[in-house]
Amino acid sequence: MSKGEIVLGCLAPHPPHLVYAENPPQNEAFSEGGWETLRWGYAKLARKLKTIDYDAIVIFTPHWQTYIGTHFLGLPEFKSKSVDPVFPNLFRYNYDLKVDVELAEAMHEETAKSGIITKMMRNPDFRVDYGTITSCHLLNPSWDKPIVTISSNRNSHYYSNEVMIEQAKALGEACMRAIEKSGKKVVLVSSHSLSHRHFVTEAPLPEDMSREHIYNHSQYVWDMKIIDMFRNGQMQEVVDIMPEYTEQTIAETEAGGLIWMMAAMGVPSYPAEIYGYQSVIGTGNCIACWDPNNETRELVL
Ligand code: 2X7
Ligand code: FE2
Repeated sequence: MSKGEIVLGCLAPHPPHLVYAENPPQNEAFSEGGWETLRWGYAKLARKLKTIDYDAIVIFTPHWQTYIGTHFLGLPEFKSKSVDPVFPNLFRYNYDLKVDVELAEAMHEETAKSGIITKMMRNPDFRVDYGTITSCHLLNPSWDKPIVTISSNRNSHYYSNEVMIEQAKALGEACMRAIEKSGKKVVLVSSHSLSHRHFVTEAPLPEDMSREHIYNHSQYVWDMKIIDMFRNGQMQEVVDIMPEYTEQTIAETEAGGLIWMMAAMGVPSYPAEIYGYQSVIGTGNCIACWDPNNETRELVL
């Protein structure tokens, strides 16, 4: 069996607004559109994914929060309705997804070996979080690949951003070892916004784009700084400033997704592909990907 590999790493923000704006048949709410810069960026990245040969999507989500250890989805199918607890008006999505349980178990085993507390989720009634569903839907609307979801252990809250980084690095390296041993080709997804201060009241029409803008200028400046580093292949520097960035912008990086993905990919020093940046209720959202293949990596935006 040949060595498994990570064929792409995607930063894929998950505001449920983006699924709402698309009006897919799985979602009950109806919209008049909105947030096109992000949705069109996603559509372009989804087209790239269709050109890549891969076996599974492995996604790390901040909205499956576990306080004791890191958990992995561990049944072949999960089917239910996912309702966003904050935006039930926008997101009531009927899902039916397949899991690569073999890969999840392999990652769980390597994670345990590296000293991290970890558990498989085997409850058939478990409801998959909207972060997983939104990012996966927008990256692969046909849902024709199995996924593995990894929970976010709340290290930033329980300890500190620094402890979160150490744990997320160890988790990423363990997942990489498991992927290599599996012989599979895998797409990693880190599902989150960047800066995360947001408005606390919603416009009467949520998709009214005349009301949408970044919450404040300083978080915009921080986001642009980080995205510039993505473009320039400075991912070690991004890892180094992560505690300060996360604190200053209350970024959703606090869950560890980006560090997990970068550690699994060996902290890339090549440029990221940027597919778009836009605010959603004031948060900063960037779609980006890291393509390890020099021949297919592009300058997108
Ligand atoms: O989970 C989210 C998010 N990260 C950003 C914006 C809006 C809603 O939900
Ligand atoms: Fe979120």
